[in-house]
Amino acid sequence: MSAPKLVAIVMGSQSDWKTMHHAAETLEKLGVGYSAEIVSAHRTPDRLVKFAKGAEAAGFKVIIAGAGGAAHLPGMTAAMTPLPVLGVPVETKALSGQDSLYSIVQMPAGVPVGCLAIGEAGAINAALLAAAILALDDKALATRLADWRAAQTAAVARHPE
Ligand code: RP5
Repeated sequence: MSAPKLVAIVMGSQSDWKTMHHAAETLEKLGVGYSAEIVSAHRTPDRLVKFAKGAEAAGFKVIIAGAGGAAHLPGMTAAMTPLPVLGVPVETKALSGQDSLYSIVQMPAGVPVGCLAIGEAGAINAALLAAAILALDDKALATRLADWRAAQTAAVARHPE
């Protein structure tokens, strides 16, 4: 039986997948079910509204939203769902993702988005944070997450080669 899809990964474009697949792979390693979908705030606004308004009823518990440039996807999603939204600024060519970061992090008070780092690190950490949120109510996942962290610690060499 496959794990229930508790995390929705959405991204503004196919081009974001090379960053956002790191979130998906991290969730897979932790045994967390997810769905991945392209939802553009600008090119598919109706799809965005349908997704964000229906996310809770669809059974998702956490949303990871990645976007680059004028990265409105995480904020607009957060405006239309009570679920926690974790935003990943995608590193684009024009401004190295700084525009994405500022777009996502600078939300007005009242509509929070948890903003992660630019690029791959942000995508991985969004998945880890989503897992940590889910682990509050899931002891088996909490154990898998603790094991993951212990393995990471064990993999750090004491001396450089
Ligand atoms: C944003 O514009 C997307 O999230 C993507 O990061 C960026 C560029 O999109 P493409 O032109 O590559 O489709 O909406």
